[in-house]
Amino acid sequence: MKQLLLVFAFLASIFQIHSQENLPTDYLTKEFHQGRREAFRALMPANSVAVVFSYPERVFSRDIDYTYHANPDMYYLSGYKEPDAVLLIFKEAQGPEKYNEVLFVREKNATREMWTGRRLGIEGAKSKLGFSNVYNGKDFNAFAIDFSKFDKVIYDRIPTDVAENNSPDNLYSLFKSFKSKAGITQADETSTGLFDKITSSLREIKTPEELVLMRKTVKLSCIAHNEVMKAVGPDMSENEADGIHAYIHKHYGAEGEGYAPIVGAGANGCILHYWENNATKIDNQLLLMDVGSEYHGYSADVTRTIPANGKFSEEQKAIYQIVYDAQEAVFKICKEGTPLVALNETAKDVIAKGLIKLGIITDPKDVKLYYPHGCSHFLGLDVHDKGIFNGPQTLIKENMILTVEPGIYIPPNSKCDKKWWNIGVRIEDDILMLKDSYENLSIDSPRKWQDIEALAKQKSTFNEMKFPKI
Ligand SMILES: [Mn+2]
Repeated sequence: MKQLLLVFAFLASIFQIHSQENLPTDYLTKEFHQGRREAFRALMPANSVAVVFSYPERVFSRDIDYTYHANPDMYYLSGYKEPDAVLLIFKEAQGPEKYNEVLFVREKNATREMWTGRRLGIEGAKSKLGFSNVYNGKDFNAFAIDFSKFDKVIYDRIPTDVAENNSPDNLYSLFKSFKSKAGITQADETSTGLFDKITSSLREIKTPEELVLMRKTVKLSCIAHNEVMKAVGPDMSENEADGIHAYIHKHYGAEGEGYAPIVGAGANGCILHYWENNATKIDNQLLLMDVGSEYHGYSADVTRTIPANGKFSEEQKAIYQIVYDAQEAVFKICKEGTPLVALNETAKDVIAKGLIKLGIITDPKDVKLYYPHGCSHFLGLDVHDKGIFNGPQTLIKENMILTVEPGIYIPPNSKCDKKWWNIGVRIEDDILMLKDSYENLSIDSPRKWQDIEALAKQKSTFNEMKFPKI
């Protein structure tokens, strides 16, 4: 085996590993990433440098890592999606060569690439990502940079739990070199705060290129929700419903999901971040599905709540209608200039009135017992995306994408009539804010209970699938 590997390594080094074919053609362009670096640079203070690291790899099982997920800031600013990288952005041009950015990447290595996949390397980062100054990570330590001459060194929080590894191109070594070069003994909150502020102010406003990907990731997530609405029945397991989403995401080219899917029946739907998805039967309960794909880095975040048997009971319908009405009330104020906090205040108000009317609560303050979360968050590269929130004066701006996701959750043993127990409802849509109105990007998946019941009557191609019994 070892000999065979050596032969392969030898052959690979002679012939070079083939560049990959049949790749998607709708990735963000190098001009997009260049433009984001320019925008970042414009917000940097005079005589400063920003240092951006890739995310660490994480252990899944012994010598097996989780599927690698790039640091969204690194991806946004460079397009580089591999581990063990560091990006320097300078406010002013440096040295006689007048460079204002440097990228350190993983070195090309035929043997390693045979085991763990293709690497862009220096040439790839130049041709595909548009950088002029690219070096291998192992050269970062020797790279001549005097951090002390800058008025400000801007960097993100450095994780403290990255495994020690003395290979010079490993992330641990990159962190170590940076800390020693910059004389950092403990994290400087003003630096990390500034990094957060700049990246948040950029990422909260989506560019046209990002909007193309956002529309796609939300649209295909809606198709997945609709397919489950057609396919679901009381005998289906939560896990299988989850699997239909995953299949459809991948069918449309999504890399996976933007967060751990929440697929919970009945009482499980009342657990806000339920992730086990392991009930073997949904039964005649409501199924709450908070599932969104990640497409080329961009996450959707869509929740639909459906009756497994195709028909809402009177109690389920009453709760569902309150959540729907809360969402509609919030939509009405979705536009530039609305205070962000008004979204949740509006949702809370409608839900409190609705719950009082049904006799579930008597004091409006108790609304938090059944609606314990907020109504909205930014959405983009992170499902809970970066954006600036400075309290009540923070206003919505054009081309922000915010979720609108009111919910009511009545777990068993709640202090109300037990006919309401085990009802958990959330409806979540992804809203593009416009100057005078909004666009619901997740409009393709029905929200009205009547429309959900109508769609549930249709057959799904998943109903026809037959697998051997085991
Ligand atoms: Mn959400």
